[in-house]
Amino acid sequence: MDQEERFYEKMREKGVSRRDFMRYSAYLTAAMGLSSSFAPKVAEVFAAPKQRPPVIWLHFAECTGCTESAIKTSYPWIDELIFEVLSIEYHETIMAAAGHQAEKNLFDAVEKYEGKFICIAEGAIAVEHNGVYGKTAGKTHLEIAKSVIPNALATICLGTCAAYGGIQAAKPNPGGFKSVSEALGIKTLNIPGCPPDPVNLVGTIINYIFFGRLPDLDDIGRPLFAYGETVHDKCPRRSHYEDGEFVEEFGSEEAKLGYCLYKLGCKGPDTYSNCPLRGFNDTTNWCIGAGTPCKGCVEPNFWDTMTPFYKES
Ligand code: FSX
Ligand code: SF4
Repeated sequence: MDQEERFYEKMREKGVSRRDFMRYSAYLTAAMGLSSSFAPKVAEVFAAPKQRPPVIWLHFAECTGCTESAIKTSYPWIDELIFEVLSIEYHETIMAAAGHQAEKNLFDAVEKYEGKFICIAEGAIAVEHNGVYGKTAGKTHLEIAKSVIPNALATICLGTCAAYGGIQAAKPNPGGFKSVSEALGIKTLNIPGCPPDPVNLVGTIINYIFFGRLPDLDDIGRPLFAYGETVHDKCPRRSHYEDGEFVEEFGSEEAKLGYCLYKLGCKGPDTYSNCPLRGFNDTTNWCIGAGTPCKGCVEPNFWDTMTPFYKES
């Protein structure tokens, strides 16, 4: 049995048919802004990867919701993503090693893959008082970040905390928490969201494996394929009335009912994200679908600038 057949056999064991998997690949292809003719090739990246980029996955100050969100990606199951597509060399939440062994694994991996690994970072970094407000294994996050990240080929910030500081950096921010980019003075690729949609991480990684480069970014480091349009642009609740007549913009039942959440403080018009296209938890639902206004969690400083969340805009 070749590599591809083995992959599909494993997927079958998990109850995922080849057709289901192709459907997911087609979705991912569309989410990445590629024509549907690329879908079989995108599927091949999972089924028969030609290279497995080494990844070092760091956690700073955060709630771990970003990893929680990432491991809820069911197509492909995260173990497929981890073991078939990436070579995860270090990840504190899911690795078996602990204590000194874990620390050794981290620094061995940095040395072995110097200049070749992708660093995925979650959480903000405290810089006030030499970073004492955020520590792992007796080292400040600032020290860990400085010793790991400059050796990476590229750094992907997963979640708004790593990308822009998030809740840790909200006023008055006594710990001096900053984004990874600000704390180290480097450029990062940012996949914000509190938590982010895992499909945007998968799409970014597939883009890298597929084209050998990271996707095009907006001016605050976000992949344009995922963060190029506002939530409002594609919202199914979008509708308006003109001269007393209902004007249907997207044709959904919700829109027909006119249940736009703008007057409840929805920040969809100011928030750049593809949330309406797929939702979370494999299309189960998303904030606006569940009736809560968008609170702009992919935007820098949203805790300070988008609150109070439930006030009319
Ligand atoms: Fe922040 Fe992520 Fe929100 Fe939580 O790692 S973006 S608090 S979902 O966990 O960093
Ligand atoms: Fe726009 Fe929010 Fe209304 Fe949707 S619910 S149409 S995003 S204001």
